[in-house]
Amino acid sequence: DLLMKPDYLQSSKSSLKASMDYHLRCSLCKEASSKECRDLFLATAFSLRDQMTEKILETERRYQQAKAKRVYYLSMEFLIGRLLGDALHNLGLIDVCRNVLADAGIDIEEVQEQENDAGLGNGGLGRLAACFLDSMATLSIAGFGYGIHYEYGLFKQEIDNGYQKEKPDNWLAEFNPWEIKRTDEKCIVPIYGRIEHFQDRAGDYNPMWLDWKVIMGIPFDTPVVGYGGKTVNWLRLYGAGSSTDFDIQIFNEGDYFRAVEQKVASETITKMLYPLDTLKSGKELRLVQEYFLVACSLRDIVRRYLKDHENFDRFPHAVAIQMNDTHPSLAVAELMRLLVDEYALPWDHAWELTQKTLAYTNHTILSEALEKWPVSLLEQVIPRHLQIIYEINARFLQKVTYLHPGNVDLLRRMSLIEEGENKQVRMAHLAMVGSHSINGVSALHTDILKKNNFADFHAMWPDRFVNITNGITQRRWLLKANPQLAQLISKTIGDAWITDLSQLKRLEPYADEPAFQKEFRKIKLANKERLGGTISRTAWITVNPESLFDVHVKRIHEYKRQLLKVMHIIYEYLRIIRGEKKHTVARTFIFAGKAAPGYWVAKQMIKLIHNVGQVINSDKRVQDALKIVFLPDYRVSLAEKIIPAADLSEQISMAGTEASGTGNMKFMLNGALTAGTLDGANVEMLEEVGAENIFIFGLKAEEIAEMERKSSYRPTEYYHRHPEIRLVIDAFRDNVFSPSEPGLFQWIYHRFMNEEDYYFHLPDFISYIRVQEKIEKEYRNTASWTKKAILNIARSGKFSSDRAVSEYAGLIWNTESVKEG
Ligand code: 26R
Repeated sequence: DLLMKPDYLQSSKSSLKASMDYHLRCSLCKEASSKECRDLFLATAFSLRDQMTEKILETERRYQQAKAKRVYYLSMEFLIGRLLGDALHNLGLIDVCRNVLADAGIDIEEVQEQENDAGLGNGGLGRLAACFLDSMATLSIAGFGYGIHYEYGLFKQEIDNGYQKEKPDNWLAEFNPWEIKRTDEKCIVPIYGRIEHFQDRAGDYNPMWLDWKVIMGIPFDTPVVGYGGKTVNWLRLYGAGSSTDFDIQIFNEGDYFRAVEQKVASETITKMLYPLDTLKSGKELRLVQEYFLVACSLRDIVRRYLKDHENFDRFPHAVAIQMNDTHPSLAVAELMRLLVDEYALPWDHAWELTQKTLAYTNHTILSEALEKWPVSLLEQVIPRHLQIIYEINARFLQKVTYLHPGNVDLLRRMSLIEEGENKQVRMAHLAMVGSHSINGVSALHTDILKKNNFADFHAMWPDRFVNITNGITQRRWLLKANPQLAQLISKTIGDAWITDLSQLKRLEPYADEPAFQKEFRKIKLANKERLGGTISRTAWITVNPESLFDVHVKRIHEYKRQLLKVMHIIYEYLRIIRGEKKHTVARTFIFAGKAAPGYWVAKQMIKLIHNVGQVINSDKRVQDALKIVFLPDYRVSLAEKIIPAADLSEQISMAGTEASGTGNMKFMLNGALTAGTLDGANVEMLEEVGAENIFIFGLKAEEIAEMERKSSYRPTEYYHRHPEIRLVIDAFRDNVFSPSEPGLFQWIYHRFMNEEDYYFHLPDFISYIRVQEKIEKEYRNTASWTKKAILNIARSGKFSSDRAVSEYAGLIWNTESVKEG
């Protein structure tokens, strides 16, 4: 056994066993001999939680002593998935626990399967937040997550006749052993009401927020263990509720109805996560959620700060707040309100503190995903904040006017308020104006922000813009998800990679070595066999583990171009049945991903993938050369099974649309090769791995932008010019994949014929099928393919979230590790 055992943990088998027995009897009221996996899961979790809570207190003492600067990561989403495996690895107890369970004849995997995923996120943005928590704890940075305790996470996806059906994700139904409800630290959040102005002694008119209602914010804390178990931070999720204490107060004032109304309303606020993912809707409840998060966290942050400070002078030295996209950008207004209204600071001082404390990360360039809230809605929900936003805007526009007198157009563009029939607040502008740092999530993305979306702001404050390329935690995505590969790597170069991913470089000399290659391939095959089992159980399709596993898994969205992948499959199929293609590498195409419930095109894509699969999988002429699989309910725990089994990773978004991508990095780390456009972090993956080891195709972001500027792209020209394109598009017209439902997919044909291809599928199609031919050829050369796969692993070091978080710490938070001793 080569994985590091932290020395403070003398946790032996017998002590873990004793602790589990104790919890079986005393926490669960079960016999210690219980062999129920559910009981064993809970007993294990409770045993680990004991260690973690102890360590939280120890960590806190260390932070106190060092007067450590605190980092607060505000996010509407934390896509954590399961915690048991993570906790076992990070506490160094994985082998001990496996043995304890094995003695009872229980497979640890089966126990892990008992845990519901914490699916409190949509996709990339939420998972990034989870990876960052792991890295902050591992790096011993005093960093904490603040989010929402949704009763229902992202919907569960079921497939019915090829169509997505959404089911509620009641993830808390069977008790969550990790979280600690802290009723004693609840807070009161005012909402709704109106503003009146009252004259003070000096004769000035001061605004007063009156007749507000209240929501109670109840914190639930989940420990976040760093690798080695030395540092344990926490994630605080707020649930909305009504407090009996507070009710009694209102009851005593005789306002019975208000008290009851209050109760009903508050409980719906944190009911569920919105499955938005770039489809705007302007829902009041979502705004209330965003405000609720900001209000609860800032109260808690300020309360903690004031425990050991007399005034706010040192606030930006003691506290850094990172806003994960604009979703928590009301923090700008709420922090100002707290400082000015509740703590009576002068505006200018409060503004300086606010700007120095807050920082904003942008995660998307798609303009339809940039948040805007109607002024009328803000006025109703948080009238005082709207006033403050207007005041911020007035002062800001004054500055712009001073710098660019007479440039009305610039004022209009930069204003926090979008004028028009229905005035809206531009949340990205609010976030940028109120922050000292604005960052994109890959080099290309940050560049595009500077040049396009936020060019005016960049011209005004060039130094505020920084790039921090995303990363992923190798603890979750290699050590835990791919234990056999992790072990092979540790056996070969030692285990320092677990906390320093750049160490993987040392695998390069082994990329060519037949013995290492053989072991790598053995592990890949085992992972593919395991995934084959999952596929046959959940999609009822038998796959050949020897075939090339070609994987496209992520949220379903037009910009991610699942359609381009499907068009490639159709092209291959049609050539096979026309006898134009004989010797081919057998491929299994694996899709997974959820569509936003209101996103028709995305839901059609799921149906299309199923229908294409049905036709091709049952066509004898194909002779299993092609197999199409759609795995339902893509989520973190499923990704952990899919990614280690992939040979080829599809990262084929239209260049200039995917801010970074993080799945791309997970595949690379697990030895899949990438077929990708020059988009997001793919650009940097190419830089790291070298052009021979990645399959890049398609137009560049700049070329697409140019074609868009000139409106020069005509899909029908491509249709008429290229027989390959015609072959595929005509199949949609001719109902090849909906023989029993003619017309079903003709909308796709018509889209192209109507010159509507907003995500440039056709200009990239030919280069995509060419690169896929190249992939097929190269896959046949097993030794050379394996070498490339190993080089991908060896050169993936940059993409650790440890690196990303260290950069945030240095460039934005101005903080460092608080190590022991
Ligand atoms: C405003 C609301 C409708 C909304 C829009 C978009 C809600 C949620 C989103 C999700 C976006 C912001 C998201 O997840 N972005 C992804 O962030 C990842 C982490 O930085 C990137 O890797 C990925 O490219 C990007 O799409």
